[in-house]
Amino acid sequence: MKAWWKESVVYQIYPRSFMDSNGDGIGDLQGIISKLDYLQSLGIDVIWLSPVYKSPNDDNGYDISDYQGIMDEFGTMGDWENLLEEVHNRGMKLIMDLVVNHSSDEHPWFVKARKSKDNPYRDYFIWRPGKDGKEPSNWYSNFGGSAWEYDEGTDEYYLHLFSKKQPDLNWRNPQLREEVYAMMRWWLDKGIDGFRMDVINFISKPETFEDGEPKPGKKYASGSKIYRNGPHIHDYLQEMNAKTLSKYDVMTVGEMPGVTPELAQMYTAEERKELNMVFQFEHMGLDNGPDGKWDLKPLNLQDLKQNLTKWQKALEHKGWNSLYFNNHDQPRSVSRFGNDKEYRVESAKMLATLLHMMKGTPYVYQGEELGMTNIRFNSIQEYRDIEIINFYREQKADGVPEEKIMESIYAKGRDNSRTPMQWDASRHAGFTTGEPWIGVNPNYRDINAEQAIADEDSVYHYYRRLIQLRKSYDVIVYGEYDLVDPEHPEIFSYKRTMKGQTLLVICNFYGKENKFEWPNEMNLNDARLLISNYAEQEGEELQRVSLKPYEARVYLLV
Ligand code: TEU
Ligand code: CA
Repeated sequence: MKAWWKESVVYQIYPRSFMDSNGDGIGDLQGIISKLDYLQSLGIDVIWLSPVYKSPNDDNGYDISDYQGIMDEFGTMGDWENLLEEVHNRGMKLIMDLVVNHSSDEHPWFVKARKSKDNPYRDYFIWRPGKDGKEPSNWYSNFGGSAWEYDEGTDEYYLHLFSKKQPDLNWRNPQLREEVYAMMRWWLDKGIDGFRMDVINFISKPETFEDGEPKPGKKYASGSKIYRNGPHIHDYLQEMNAKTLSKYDVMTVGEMPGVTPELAQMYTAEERKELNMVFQFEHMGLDNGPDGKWDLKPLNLQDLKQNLTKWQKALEHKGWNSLYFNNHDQPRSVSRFGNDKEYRVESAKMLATLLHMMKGTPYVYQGEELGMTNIRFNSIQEYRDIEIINFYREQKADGVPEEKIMESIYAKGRDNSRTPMQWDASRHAGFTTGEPWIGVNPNYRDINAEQAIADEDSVYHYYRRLIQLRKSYDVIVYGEYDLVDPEHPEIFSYKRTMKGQTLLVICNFYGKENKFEWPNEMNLNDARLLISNYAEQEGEELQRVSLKPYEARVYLLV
Protein backbone atom coordinates (compact mmCIF):
# COMPACT_ATOMS: atom_id res chain seq x y z
CA MET A 1 0.00 0.00 0.00
CA LYS A 2 1.19 3.49 -0.79
CA ALA A 3 1.76 5.85 2.14
CA TRP A 4 3.27 9.30 2.61
CA TRP A 5 5.70 8.06 5.23
CA LYS A 6 7.07 5.51 2.76
CA GLU A 7 7.82 8.30 0.31
CA SER A 8 9.37 10.59 2.92
CA VAL A 9 12.90 11.32 4.03
CA VAL A 10 13.25 12.01 7.75
CA TYR A 11 15.81 14.34 9.31
CA GLN A 12 16.71 13.87 12.95
CA ILE A 13 17.44 16.93 15.08
CA TYR A 14 19.28 16.58 18.37
CA PRO A 15 18.14 19.96 19.72
CA ARG A 16 20.92 20.49 22.23
CA SER A 17 23.52 20.42 19.45
CA PHE A 18 21.65 21.90 16.49
CA MET A 19 21.49 25.70 16.79
CA ASP A 20 21.67 28.07 19.75
CA SER A 21 19.65 31.27 19.36
CA ASN A 22 20.45 33.08 22.61
CA GLY A 23 24.13 32.51 23.29
CA ASP A 24 23.84 30.23 26.32
CA GLY A 25 25.73 27.52 24.46
CA ILE A 26 22.75 25.16 24.24
CA GLY A 27 20.75 24.55 21.07
CA ASP A 28 17.09 25.55 21.33
CA LEU A 29 13.73 25.76 19.56
CA GLN A 30 14.21 29.25 18.12
CA GLY A 31 17.55 28.04 16.81
CA ILE A 32 15.79 25.21 14.99
CA ILE A 33 13.22 27.62 13.55
CA SER A 34 16.03 29.77 12.15
CA LYS A 35 17.32 26.75 10.20
CA LEU A 36 14.07 25.43 8.75
CA ASP A 37 14.77 26.99 5.36
CA TYR A 38 18.01 25.04 5.29
CA LEU A 39 16.11 21.79 5.89
CA GLN A 40 13.49 22.67 3.33
CA SER A 41 16.19 23.31 0.70
CA LEU A 42 17.70 19.95 1.49
CA GLY A 43 14.34 18.47 0.53
CA ILE A 44 13.49 16.60 3.66
CA ASP A 45 9.85 15.83 4.44
CA VAL A 46 9.74 14.99 8.12
CA ILE A 47 11.68 16.29 11.11
CA TRP A 48 12.16 13.98 14.08
CA LEU A 49 12.88 16.01 17.16
CA SER A 50 14.81 14.24 19.91
CA PRO A 51 13.23 15.00 23.32
CA VAL A 52 12.48 18.64 24.15
CA TYR A 53 10.42 17.93 27.28
CA LYS A 54 11.22 19.03 30.81
CA SER A 55 14.15 17.04 32.07
CA PRO A 56 16.97 17.15 34.61
CA ASN A 57 19.18 16.05 31.68
CA ASP A 58 20.84 13.08 33.24
CA ASP A 59 20.59 11.55 29.74
CA ASN A 60 20.07 14.72 27.66
CA GLY A 61 16.29 14.73 27.73
CA TYR A 62 15.73 10.96 27.57
CA ASP A 63 14.85 11.29 31.27
CA ILE A 64 11.58 13.21 31.29
CA SER A 65 10.10 14.91 34.33
CA ASP A 66 7.10 16.45 32.53
CA TYR A 67 5.82 14.95 29.29
CA GLN A 68 3.66 18.00 28.55
CA GLY A 69 6.18 20.76 29.25
CA ILE A 70 9.14 22.13 27.29
CA MET A 71 12.66 22.11 28.75
CA ASP A 72 13.47 25.64 29.92
CA GLU A 73 16.83 25.63 28.15
CA PHE A 74 15.08 24.92 24.84
CA GLY A 75 12.34 27.56 25.15
CA THR A 76 8.64 27.67 25.93
CA MET A 77 5.52 25.88 24.75
CA GLY A 78 4.90 29.02 22.69
CA ASP A 79 8.23 28.49 20.92
CA TRP A 80 7.33 24.88 20.29
CA GLU A 81 3.95 25.84 18.80
CA ASN A 82 5.77 28.37 16.69
CA LEU A 83 8.11 25.63 15.49
CA LEU A 84 5.26 23.30 14.53
CA GLU A 85 3.54 26.06 12.60
CA GLU A 86 6.73 27.04 10.76
CA VAL A 87 7.45 23.40 9.90
CA HIS A 88 3.94 22.98 8.51
CA ASN A 89 4.13 26.31 6.66
CA ARG A 90 7.04 24.88 4.73
CA GLY A 91 5.16 21.72 3.82
CA MET A 92 7.17 19.57 6.21
CA LYS A 93 6.02 17.39 9.11
CA LEU A 94 7.15 17.06 12.70
CA ILE A 95 7.42 13.89 14.75
CA MET A 96 8.18 13.85 18.47
CA ASP A 97 10.22 11.45 20.56
CA LEU A 98 8.09 9.32 22.86
CA VAL A 99 10.10 8.06 25.84
CA VAL A 100 7.78 5.88 27.88
CA ASN A 101 9.86 2.87 28.83
CA HIS A 102 11.02 5.05 31.71
CA SER A 103 10.54 8.54 33.08
CA SER A 104 12.85 10.70 35.18
CA ASP A 105 13.09 10.03 38.91
CA GLU A 106 12.09 13.69 39.18
CA HIS A 107 8.76 13.07 37.44
CA PRO A 108 5.92 13.71 39.96
CA TRP A 109 4.78 10.11 39.46
CA PHE A 110 8.07 8.80 40.78
CA VAL A 111 8.38 11.42 43.49
CA LYS A 112 5.02 10.20 44.83
CA ALA A 113 5.72 6.54 44.13
CA ARG A 114 8.77 6.48 46.35
CA LYS A 115 6.91 8.09 49.27
CA SER A 116 5.34 4.88 50.50
CA LYS A 117 4.43 1.38 49.45
CA ASP A 118 0.75 2.22 49.45
CA ASN A 119 0.98 5.43 47.45
CA PRO A 120 -1.41 5.24 44.47
CA TYR A 121 1.54 5.92 42.13
CA ARG A 122 3.72 3.19 43.60
CA ASP A 123 2.64 0.68 40.98
CA TYR A 124 3.49 3.04 38.08
CA PHE A 125 7.04 1.78 38.55
CA ILE A 126 8.64 -1.61 39.12
CA TRP A 127 9.49 -2.35 42.77
CA ARG A 128 10.81 -5.54 44.29
CA PRO A 129 12.16 -6.49 47.71
CA GLY A 130 15.81 -7.47 47.89
CA LYS A 131 16.92 -11.09 47.55
CA ASP A 132 19.24 -12.28 50.35
CA GLY A 133 20.20 -8.70 51.09
CA LYS A 134 21.05 -8.04 47.44
CA GLU A 135 19.37 -6.77 44.30
CA PRO A 136 16.20 -8.63 43.18
CA SER A 137 18.12 -9.92 40.13
CA ASN A 138 21.67 -9.68 38.82
CA TRP A 139 20.76 -7.63 35.74
CA TYR A 140 23.03 -4.81 34.72
CA SER A 141 21.86 -1.43 33.57
CA ASN A 142 22.66 -0.34 30.01
CA PHE A 143 24.67 2.51 31.48
CA GLY A 144 26.67 0.33 33.88
CA GLY A 145 26.19 -1.05 37.41
CA SER A 146 23.07 -2.82 38.63
CA ALA A 147 19.68 -2.28 36.98
CA TRP A 148 18.17 -2.05 40.48
CA GLU A 149 18.45 0.89 42.85
CA TYR A 150 17.77 0.52 46.53
CA ASP A 151 15.27 2.98 47.99
CA GLU A 152 15.96 3.39 51.68
CA GLY A 153 12.66 5.07 52.57
CA THR A 154 10.59 2.05 51.56
CA ASP A 155 13.23 -0.69 51.75
CA GLU A 156 12.67 -1.90 48.18
CA TYR A 157 14.49 -1.71 44.89
CA TYR A 158 13.21 -0.13 41.68
CA LEU A 159 14.17 -1.23 38.18
CA HIS A 160 16.07 1.08 35.84
CA LEU A 161 17.34 -0.42 32.59
CA PHE A 162 19.21 2.83 31.94
CA SER A 163 20.50 5.32 34.52
CA LYS A 164 19.20 5.26 38.09
CA LYS A 165 17.56 8.57 37.25
CA GLN A 166 15.49 6.75 34.60
CA PRO A 167 13.14 4.43 36.55
CA ASP A 168 11.25 1.99 34.30
CA LEU A 169 7.51 2.48 34.03
CA ASN A 170 5.24 -0.43 34.87
CA TRP A 171 3.20 -1.14 31.75
CA ARG A 172 1.30 -3.90 33.55
CA ASN A 173 -0.61 -1.14 35.29
CA PRO A 174 -3.62 -0.18 33.10
CA GLN A 175 -3.87 3.26 34.67
CA LEU A 176 -0.29 4.05 33.69
CA ARG A 177 -1.06 2.95 30.15
CA GLU A 178 -4.11 5.21 30.03
CA GLU A 179 -2.01 8.16 31.22
CA VAL A 180 0.51 7.55 28.45
CA TYR A 181 -2.24 7.30 25.83
CA ALA A 182 -3.87 10.51 27.06
CA MET A 183 -0.51 12.28 26.87
CA MET A 184 -0.01 10.99 23.32
CA ARG A 185 -3.45 12.20 22.25
CA TRP A 186 -2.67 15.61 23.77
CA TRP A 187 0.34 15.97 21.48
CA LEU A 188 -1.47 14.49 18.50
CA ASP A 189 -4.30 16.99 19.03
CA LYS A 190 -1.72 19.76 18.87
CA GLY A 191 -1.13 18.62 15.32
CA ILE A 192 2.11 16.63 15.38
CA ASP A 193 2.66 14.08 12.64
CA GLY A 194 3.82 11.09 14.62
CA PHE A 195 6.24 9.58 17.10
CA ARG A 196 9.64 7.98 17.24
CA MET A 197 9.32 5.61 20.21
CA ASP A 198 12.34 5.14 22.44
CA VAL A 199 13.25 1.49 23.25
CA ILE A 200 9.59 0.67 22.80
CA ASN A 201 10.22 -3.09 22.64
CA PHE A 202 11.48 -2.93 26.25
CA ILE A 203 8.18 -1.88 27.83
CA SER A 204 6.77 -5.35 28.60
CA LYS A 205 8.51 -6.71 31.70
CA PRO A 206 8.16 -10.17 33.20
CA GLU A 207 6.36 -10.80 36.47
CA THR A 208 9.34 -12.44 38.08
CA PHE A 209 12.90 -11.36 37.46
CA GLU A 210 15.25 -14.23 36.80
CA ASP A 211 18.99 -13.94 37.00
CA GLY A 212 21.02 -13.89 33.82
CA GLU A 213 24.33 -15.66 33.22
CA PRO A 214 27.21 -13.24 33.95
CA LYS A 215 30.22 -13.28 31.62
CA PRO A 216 33.36 -14.72 33.28
CA GLY A 217 34.64 -12.44 36.04
CA LYS A 218 31.57 -10.17 35.93
CA LYS A 219 29.14 -9.48 38.73
CA TYR A 220 26.12 -8.49 36.66
CA ALA A 221 24.45 -10.10 33.66
CA SER A 222 22.26 -8.97 30.81
CA GLY A 223 18.52 -9.31 31.29
CA SER A 224 17.87 -8.37 27.70
CA LYS A 225 16.62 -11.81 26.62
CA ILE A 226 13.78 -11.31 29.06
CA TYR A 227 12.92 -7.63 28.79
CA ARG A 228 13.30 -7.23 25.02
CA ASN A 229 10.12 -8.06 23.08
CA GLY A 230 8.53 -9.11 26.37
CA PRO A 231 5.36 -11.15 26.96
CA HIS A 232 2.70 -8.47 26.35
CA ILE A 233 4.52 -6.21 23.93
CA HIS A 234 2.16 -6.76 20.99
CA ASP A 235 -0.91 -6.31 23.21
CA TYR A 236 0.38 -2.98 24.46
CA LEU A 237 1.24 -1.72 21.00
CA GLN A 238 -2.13 -2.77 19.59
CA GLU A 239 -3.90 -1.15 22.50
CA MET A 240 -1.86 2.03 22.02
CA ASN A 241 -2.64 2.05 18.33
CA ALA A 242 -6.37 1.58 18.90
CA LYS A 243 -6.55 4.28 21.55
CA THR A 244 -4.33 6.90 19.95
CA LEU A 245 -2.61 6.47 16.57
CA SER A 246 -5.50 4.96 14.63
CA LYS A 247 -7.45 8.18 15.02
CA TYR A 248 -4.82 10.30 13.22
CA ASP A 249 -2.88 10.28 9.95
CA VAL A 250 0.55 9.95 11.52
CA MET A 251 3.73 7.91 11.22
CA THR A 252 5.46 5.83 13.87
CA VAL A 253 8.88 4.30 14.18
CA GLY A 254 9.78 2.15 17.13
CA GLU A 255 13.37 2.01 18.32
CA MET A 256 14.00 -1.67 18.98
CA PRO A 257 17.38 -2.99 20.04
CA GLY A 258 17.35 -6.77 19.65
CA VAL A 259 14.50 -6.93 17.15
CA THR A 260 14.72 -9.73 14.59
CA PRO A 261 13.30 -9.64 11.05
CA GLU A 262 10.57 -12.09 12.13
CA LEU A 263 9.50 -9.85 15.00
CA ALA A 264 9.79 -6.74 12.84
CA GLN A 265 7.30 -8.31 10.44
CA MET A 266 4.88 -8.56 13.33
CA TYR A 267 5.55 -5.04 14.61
CA THR A 268 5.11 -3.45 11.18
CA ALA A 269 2.61 -5.61 9.27
CA GLU A 270 -0.18 -3.23 8.27
CA GLU A 271 -3.05 -5.53 9.28
CA ARG A 272 -1.67 -5.99 12.82
CA LYS A 273 -2.00 -2.28 13.55
CA GLU A 274 1.06 -1.77 15.73
CA LEU A 275 3.74 0.48 14.18
CA ASN A 276 4.73 1.66 10.69
CA MET A 277 8.39 0.75 11.01
CA VAL A 278 11.15 -0.02 13.49
CA PHE A 279 14.80 0.87 13.95
CA GLN A 280 16.62 -2.44 13.97
CA PHE A 281 20.18 -2.65 15.32
CA GLU A 282 21.75 -5.70 13.72
CA HIS A 283 23.78 -3.71 11.17
CA MET A 284 24.96 -1.40 13.97
CA GLY A 285 26.42 -4.40 15.78
CA LEU A 286 28.48 -5.83 12.91
CA ASP A 287 31.60 -4.03 14.08
CA ASN A 288 31.15 -5.16 17.70
CA GLY A 289 33.42 -7.80 19.15
CA PRO A 290 32.09 -10.49 21.53
CA ASP A 291 32.11 -8.05 24.46
CA GLY A 292 29.72 -5.60 22.85
CA LYS A 293 29.93 -2.15 21.40
CA TRP A 294 33.18 -1.03 23.07
CA ASP A 295 34.94 -4.16 21.87
CA LEU A 296 36.23 -2.97 18.49
CA LYS A 297 36.18 -5.13 15.39
CA PRO A 298 36.50 -4.07 11.75
CA LEU A 299 33.37 -4.32 9.63
CA ASN A 300 33.31 -7.19 7.17
CA LEU A 301 31.48 -6.05 4.03
CA GLN A 302 30.03 -9.52 3.45
CA ASP A 303 28.31 -9.31 6.83
CA LEU A 304 26.79 -5.95 5.94
CA LYS A 305 25.61 -7.17 2.53
CA GLN A 306 24.02 -10.26 4.00
CA ASN A 307 22.47 -8.44 6.90
CA LEU A 308 20.91 -5.55 5.03
CA THR A 309 19.71 -7.91 2.32
CA LYS A 310 18.08 -10.12 4.93
CA TRP A 311 16.17 -7.10 6.27
CA GLN A 312 15.25 -5.87 2.80
CA LYS A 313 13.79 -9.24 1.83
CA ALA A 314 12.09 -9.96 5.15
CA LEU A 315 10.04 -6.77 5.07
CA GLU A 316 9.55 -6.61 1.32
CA HIS A 317 5.88 -7.45 1.31
CA LYS A 318 5.19 -7.55 5.03
CA GLY A 319 5.97 -4.38 6.88
CA TRP A 320 8.43 -1.62 6.09
CA ASN A 321 12.09 -0.82 6.76
CA SER A 322 13.67 2.27 8.21
CA LEU A 323 17.09 3.00 6.73
CA TYR A 324 19.84 4.57 8.84
CA PHE A 325 23.58 4.61 9.45
CA ASN A 326 23.57 7.47 11.99
CA ASN A 327 21.70 8.80 14.96
CA HIS A 328 22.50 10.51 18.25
CA ASP A 329 23.69 7.20 19.79
CA GLN A 330 26.01 6.11 16.99
CA PRO A 331 29.41 7.29 15.81
CA ARG A 332 29.54 9.22 12.52
CA SER A 333 29.17 6.79 9.61
CA VAL A 334 31.83 8.42 7.42
CA SER A 335 34.39 7.79 10.18
CA ARG A 336 33.02 4.37 11.00
CA PHE A 337 32.35 2.76 7.60
CA GLY A 338 33.97 5.21 5.18
CA ASN A 339 37.26 7.06 5.23
CA ASP A 340 37.12 10.46 6.91
CA LYS A 341 40.67 11.36 5.84
CA GLU A 342 41.65 10.84 2.17
CA TYR A 343 38.15 10.11 0.89
CA ARG A 344 35.78 11.89 3.22
CA VAL A 345 33.55 13.39 0.54
CA GLU A 346 33.59 10.35 -1.73
CA SER A 347 32.91 7.83 1.00
CA ALA A 348 30.17 9.92 2.64
CA LYS A 349 28.42 10.07 -0.74
CA MET A 350 28.90 6.34 -1.32
CA LEU A 351 27.33 5.48 2.04
CA ALA A 352 24.43 7.83 1.30
CA THR A 353 23.85 6.20 -2.08
CA LEU A 354 23.92 2.73 -0.60
CA LEU A 355 21.32 3.64 2.00
CA HIS A 356 18.98 5.96 0.13
CA MET A 357 18.42 3.64 -2.84
CA MET A 358 17.26 0.78 -0.61
CA LYS A 359 13.64 0.02 0.12
CA GLY A 360 12.44 1.81 3.23
CA THR A 361 12.26 5.29 4.73
CA PRO A 362 15.70 6.95 4.94
CA TYR A 363 16.76 8.87 8.04
CA VAL A 364 19.39 11.62 7.91
CA TYR A 365 20.99 12.61 11.20
CA GLN A 366 22.03 16.25 11.58
CA GLY A 367 25.46 16.86 10.06
CA GLU A 368 25.45 13.56 8.14
CA GLU A 369 24.51 15.62 5.06
CA LEU A 370 27.75 17.57 5.56
CA GLY A 371 29.89 14.49 6.05
CA MET A 372 30.59 15.46 9.67
CA THR A 373 33.13 13.20 11.38
CA ASN A 374 33.89 11.64 14.75
CA ILE A 375 35.54 13.67 17.51
CA ARG A 376 38.67 12.88 19.56
CA PHE A 377 38.67 14.99 22.69
CA ASN A 378 41.97 15.00 24.56
CA SER A 379 40.63 14.08 27.94
CA ILE A 380 37.61 12.39 29.47
CA GLN A 381 36.77 15.75 31.09
CA GLU A 382 35.58 17.04 27.75
CA TYR A 383 33.02 14.26 27.30
CA ARG A 384 29.40 14.77 28.37
CA ASP A 385 27.58 11.50 27.71
CA ILE A 386 26.58 9.51 30.80
CA GLU A 387 27.22 6.23 28.98
CA ILE A 388 30.79 7.26 28.11
CA ILE A 389 31.54 8.64 31.57
CA ASN A 390 30.24 5.52 33.35
CA PHE A 391 32.08 3.24 30.94
CA TYR A 392 35.34 5.17 31.54
CA ARG A 393 34.94 4.92 35.32
CA GLU A 394 34.22 1.21 35.30
CA GLN A 395 37.12 0.44 32.97
CA LYS A 396 39.47 2.54 35.08
CA ALA A 397 38.37 0.68 38.19
CA ASP A 398 39.10 -2.60 36.36
CA GLY A 399 42.62 -1.36 35.62
CA VAL A 400 42.23 -1.05 31.85
CA PRO A 401 44.88 1.27 30.36
CA GLU A 402 43.73 4.81 29.56
CA GLU A 403 44.74 4.46 25.92
CA LYS A 404 42.62 1.39 25.35
CA ILE A 405 39.58 2.98 26.97
CA MET A 406 39.94 6.12 24.87
CA GLU A 407 40.28 4.09 21.65
CA SER A 408 36.87 2.58 22.34
CA ILE A 409 35.39 5.96 23.15
CA TYR A 410 36.88 7.51 20.00
CA ALA A 411 35.42 4.77 17.87
CA LYS A 412 32.03 4.22 19.45
CA GLY A 413 31.18 6.92 22.00
CA ARG A 414 27.84 8.66 21.58
CA ASP A 415 29.38 12.14 21.83
CA ASN A 416 30.82 11.55 18.34
CA SER A 417 27.44 12.51 16.98
CA ARG A 418 26.63 15.12 19.60
CA THR A 419 29.25 17.78 18.88
CA PRO A 420 27.56 20.96 17.62
CA MET A 421 26.26 21.21 14.09
CA GLN A 422 28.84 22.96 11.90
CA TRP A 423 27.09 25.90 10.24
CA ASP A 424 29.98 28.07 9.09
CA ALA A 425 33.68 28.84 9.58
CA SER A 426 33.16 31.42 12.31
CA ARG A 427 33.96 30.82 15.98
CA HIS A 428 32.25 27.70 17.36
CA ALA A 429 31.09 26.90 13.83
CA GLY A 430 28.30 29.47 14.05
CA PHE A 431 26.46 27.19 16.49
CA THR A 432 26.58 29.64 19.38
CA THR A 433 27.92 33.06 20.28
CA GLY A 434 28.62 31.77 23.79
CA GLU A 435 30.48 28.73 25.10
CA PRO A 436 29.08 25.48 23.66
CA TRP A 437 27.92 22.84 26.17
CA ILE A 438 30.19 20.36 24.36
CA GLY A 439 33.23 21.13 22.24
CA VAL A 440 32.94 21.81 18.51
CA ASN A 441 34.88 19.50 16.21
CA PRO A 442 38.02 21.46 15.22
CA ASN A 443 37.50 20.55 11.56
CA TYR A 444 34.57 23.00 11.30
CA ARG A 445 36.61 25.48 9.25
CA ASP A 446 36.64 22.98 6.38
CA ILE A 447 33.44 21.09 7.07
CA ASN A 448 30.42 23.33 7.48
CA ALA A 449 27.05 24.07 5.91
CA GLU A 450 27.98 27.42 4.42
CA GLN A 451 30.91 25.91 2.56
CA ALA A 452 28.83 22.93 1.49
CA ILE A 453 26.00 25.03 0.08
CA ALA A 454 28.48 27.07 -1.96
CA ASP A 455 30.11 23.93 -3.42
CA GLU A 456 28.02 22.08 -6.04
CA ASP A 457 30.12 18.94 -5.45
CA SER A 458 29.59 18.84 -1.71
CA VAL A 459 28.12 16.00 0.30
CA TYR A 460 25.19 18.32 1.03
CA HIS A 461 24.24 18.78 -2.63
CA TYR A 462 24.63 15.07 -3.19
CA TYR A 463 22.08 14.34 -0.45
CA ARG A 464 19.79 16.94 -2.00
CA ARG A 465 19.98 15.16 -5.33
CA LEU A 466 19.44 11.72 -3.77
CA ILE A 467 16.35 13.02 -2.03
CA GLN A 468 15.05 14.53 -5.27
CA LEU A 469 15.54 11.22 -7.07
CA ARG A 470 13.30 9.50 -4.53
CA LYS A 471 10.59 12.03 -5.42
CA SER A 472 11.02 11.41 -9.16
CA TYR A 473 11.15 7.61 -9.39
CA ASP A 474 8.60 5.31 -7.81
CA VAL A 475 10.97 2.39 -8.22
CA ILE A 476 13.19 3.90 -5.52
CA VAL A 477 10.35 3.85 -3.02
CA TYR A 478 8.39 0.77 -4.02
CA GLY A 479 10.60 -1.40 -6.22
CA GLU A 480 11.65 -4.90 -5.20
CA TYR A 481 15.16 -5.33 -3.87
CA ASP A 482 17.70 -7.94 -4.91
CA LEU A 483 21.39 -8.25 -4.15
CA VAL A 484 23.69 -8.33 -7.21
CA ASP A 485 27.01 -10.20 -7.25
CA PRO A 486 26.68 -11.43 -3.64
CA GLU A 487 30.23 -12.82 -3.57
CA HIS A 488 32.06 -9.64 -4.57
CA PRO A 489 34.31 -8.91 -1.57
CA GLU A 490 34.60 -5.16 -2.10
CA ILE A 491 31.52 -3.99 -3.94
CA PHE A 492 27.99 -3.74 -2.59
CA SER A 493 25.62 -3.84 -5.54
CA TYR A 494 21.89 -4.35 -5.71
CA LYS A 495 18.97 -3.76 -8.01
CA ARG A 496 15.46 -2.46 -7.52
CA THR A 497 12.73 -3.47 -9.95
CA MET A 498 9.20 -2.37 -10.59
CA LYS A 499 6.90 -2.49 -13.64
CA GLY A 500 9.67 -3.04 -16.16
CA GLN A 501 11.94 -0.44 -14.57
CA THR A 502 15.25 -1.47 -13.07
CA LEU A 503 17.60 0.52 -10.91
CA LEU A 504 21.16 -0.76 -10.57
CA VAL A 505 23.15 0.50 -7.59
CA ILE A 506 26.90 -0.14 -7.50
CA CYS A 507 29.00 0.93 -4.51
CA ASN A 508 32.72 0.42 -4.12
CA PHE A 509 33.09 0.12 -0.36
CA TYR A 510 36.87 0.60 -0.27
CA GLY A 511 39.59 3.17 -0.98
CA LYS A 512 41.06 1.34 -3.97
CA GLU A 513 39.94 0.68 -7.52
CA ASN A 514 37.69 -2.31 -8.03
CA LYS A 515 36.26 -4.06 -11.07
CA PHE A 516 32.56 -4.70 -11.49
CA GLU A 517 31.08 -7.05 -14.07
CA TRP A 518 27.82 -5.81 -15.53
CA PRO A 519 25.10 -8.42 -14.79
CA ASN A 520 24.34 -10.50 -17.89
CA GLU A 521 20.59 -10.20 -17.64
CA MET A 522 20.71 -6.41 -17.76
CA ASN A 523 20.90 -4.66 -21.09
CA LEU A 524 23.64 -2.10 -20.65
CA ASN A 525 22.62 -0.24 -23.79
CA ASP A 526 19.54 0.99 -21.97
CA ALA A 527 21.43 2.16 -18.93
CA ARG A 528 21.30 5.81 -17.97
CA LEU A 529 23.41 7.11 -15.09
CA LEU A 530 21.13 8.84 -12.57
CA ILE A 531 23.72 9.86 -10.01
CA SER A 532 27.33 9.20 -9.13
CA ASN A 533 29.98 10.66 -6.87
CA TYR A 534 32.48 10.87 -9.75
CA ALA A 535 32.13 12.55 -13.15
CA GLU A 536 30.74 10.34 -15.90
CA GLN A 537 33.36 9.12 -18.36
CA GLU A 538 32.53 9.43 -22.06
CA GLY A 539 32.76 6.21 -24.05
CA GLU A 540 33.45 3.99 -21.06
CA GLU A 541 32.93 0.23 -21.53
CA LEU A 542 30.22 -0.74 -19.06
CA GLN A 543 30.70 -4.49 -19.51
CA ARG A 544 33.51 -4.40 -17.00
CA VAL A 545 33.68 -1.14 -15.15
CA SER A 546 36.58 -0.01 -13.09
CA LEU A 547 35.30 1.79 -10.01
CA LYS A 548 37.38 4.48 -8.38
CA PRO A 549 37.90 4.58 -4.59
CA TYR A 550 34.48 4.66 -2.89
CA GLU A 551 32.79 5.23 -6.23
CA ALA A 552 29.01 4.88 -6.25
CA ARG A 553 26.77 4.80 -9.30
CA VAL A 554 23.05 4.43 -9.83
CA TYR A 555 21.78 3.43 -13.28
CA LEU A 556 18.23 3.39 -14.52
CA LEU A 557 17.31 0.77 -17.12
CA VAL A 558 13.98 0.98 -18.88
O1 TEU B 1 18.67 4.23 23.15
C1 TEU B 1 18.52 2.89 23.43
C2 TEU B 1 19.67 1.98 23.30
O2 TEU B 1 19.55 0.87 23.71
C3 TEU B 1 20.98 2.33 22.75
O3 TEU B 1 21.09 2.78 21.51
C4 TEU B 1 21.73 3.00 23.87
O4 TEU B 1 21.60 4.36 23.83
C5 TEU B 1 23.17 2.68 23.99
O5 TEU B 1 23.91 3.74 23.53
C6 TEU B 1 23.72 1.51 23.35
O6 TEU B 1 25.09 1.52 23.60
C7 TEU B 1 17.63 5.10 23.47
C8 TEU B 1 18.02 6.52 23.13
O7 TEU B 1 18.18 6.62 21.74
C9 TEU B 1 19.23 6.90 23.91
O8 TEU B 1 19.72 8.15 23.56
C10 TEU B 1 18.85 6.86 25.37
O9 TEU B 1 19.97 7.10 26.16
C11 TEU B 1 18.22 5.52 25.77
O10 TEU B 1 17.27 5.04 24.82
C12 TEU B 1 17.48 5.68 27.06
O11 TEU B 1 16.36 6.49 26.89
CA1 CA C 1 20.15 28.45 23.77
